[in-house]
Amino acid sequence: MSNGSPFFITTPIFYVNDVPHIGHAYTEVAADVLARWHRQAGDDTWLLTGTDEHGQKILRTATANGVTPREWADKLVEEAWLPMLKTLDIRNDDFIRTTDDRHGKNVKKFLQHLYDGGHIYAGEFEALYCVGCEEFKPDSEIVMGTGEYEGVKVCAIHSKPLELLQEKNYFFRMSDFQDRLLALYEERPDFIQPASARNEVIAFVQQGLKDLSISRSSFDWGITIPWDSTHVTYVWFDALLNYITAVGYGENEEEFSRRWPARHIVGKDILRFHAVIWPAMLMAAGIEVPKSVFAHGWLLVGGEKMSKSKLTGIAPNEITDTFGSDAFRYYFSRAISFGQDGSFSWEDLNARYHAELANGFGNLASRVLAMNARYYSGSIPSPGTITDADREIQSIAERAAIEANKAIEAFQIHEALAHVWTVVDALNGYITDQEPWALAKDESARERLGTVLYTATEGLRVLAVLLSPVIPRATEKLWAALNAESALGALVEQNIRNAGIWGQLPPGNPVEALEVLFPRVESSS
Ligand code: ME8
Repeated sequence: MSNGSPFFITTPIFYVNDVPHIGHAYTEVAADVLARWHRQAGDDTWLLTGTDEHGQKILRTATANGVTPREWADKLVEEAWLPMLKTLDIRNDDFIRTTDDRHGKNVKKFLQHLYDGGHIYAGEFEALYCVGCEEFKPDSEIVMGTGEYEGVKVCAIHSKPLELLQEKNYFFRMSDFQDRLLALYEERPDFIQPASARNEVIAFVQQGLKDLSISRSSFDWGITIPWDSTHVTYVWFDALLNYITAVGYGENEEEFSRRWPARHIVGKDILRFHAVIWPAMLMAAGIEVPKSVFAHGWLLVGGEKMSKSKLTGIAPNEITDTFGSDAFRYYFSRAISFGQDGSFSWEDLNARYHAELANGFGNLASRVLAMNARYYSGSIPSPGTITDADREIQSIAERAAIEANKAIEAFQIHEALAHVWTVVDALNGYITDQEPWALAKDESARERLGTVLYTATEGLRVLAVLLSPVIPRATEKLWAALNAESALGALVEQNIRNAGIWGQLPPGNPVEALEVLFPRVESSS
């Protein structure tokens, strides 16, 4: 559809050992908001997500459940991971599974290419492995256990004992790329965002890079190493390649050059894989490195990183069943500075839902449309003479659209919403000040009433467009009530970068009453 500039955005591919929680949903929503915005700006957008299905963690879970890993993965994808995308209204363009044929065969091509280029060698190895992380742990992430694991070396993230592995492995000569990686971070300061994440990675690489073990021979749930069928590919090496196998690497050159390189959105827990190992792999293969890697923070529940293994996991539908998917999308986009950790609490969600969505935005939209119905028989009046107060609304809307777009381009989703909300607040203040209900009682103020209602209704048009990437359901309802489609086209076709250009809704356009967009939620406590 689009011939705008390419915008290929990815989420991590998630492990299917368990069902999703709101941490996974958070990443999906952030990537989807960014993708929807860029799509609506006419950029050649592609949102990729998917599942990571190989490795010991999934093998063990499947075995414990008495099924094959493939059966387990199929079940979890169908019953949990795809439904999560639906629950959250994620408009992904593709969903890759690492068990897909398109992935496996091109992972082998990539490996063979590196092997032929002398980047891989066989060696002996002995190190401590965390199955939770699917990683040989560096000393800095090994701690002594407490409680039931007293005296045992455990993973600093999972607090579970590490396993000593002694195997013949194939190694990727990652240490060869240390200088090129440091030069990359230096030359492209935006390659890793935010700045705190960049600094952490630079410090890590400056300490010196070791070669990376990229195969395992003690189990067979993985992609076979093409030159040695007794080994399977290390699950992270396999998983990272999804970002290129999904867009045609190895088989569709045209698609690949159209999409690649990507912007990766990841949680900070997996930053190093994306900002160190992944670009080194690509450099070795002679492929362009990603455009950027953005590491967002953790959702904390009760001060701890939310996770299923620590039993703090909350399922996305626990929130959407009560508040709806728009509220989920809005809350996590607005309440957490993208790139920082953020605490989730039901109280905060409930408070923002009522103050911002129900009262701030929903109520504004319903009131303005009701006044069009009451005072102008459901057709938008023509504006008359424009005063400073009206001009102020126009300029706030114009500025909000420009600033929100800038914020989105810098991955600052929360700031974009704060800019959009200046329009919500300004319109609420405007209506209080202008008192259209009082103007309606005075026949001589008829022209002024028309100007006020036109201004407020056109303000809703701006809001519908700017908010559609975040709250697609509510804004579609608003668009329908504004009858804007017949005059301006479908909501998702509105160029979001032009949203602030004033005066797009034609006077005389029929409008309808609007159902309550965000009904009050009775607190159960
Ligand atoms: O790491 N807060 O998969 P995974 C915020 N398969 N985000 C969270 C979170 C929290 N408390 N918990 C999880 C893997 N996430 C690999 C990725 S990519 C080539 C392979 C999100 O299922 C966040 O995006 O453990 C984090 O990076 C990801 O889930 C980890 O998902």
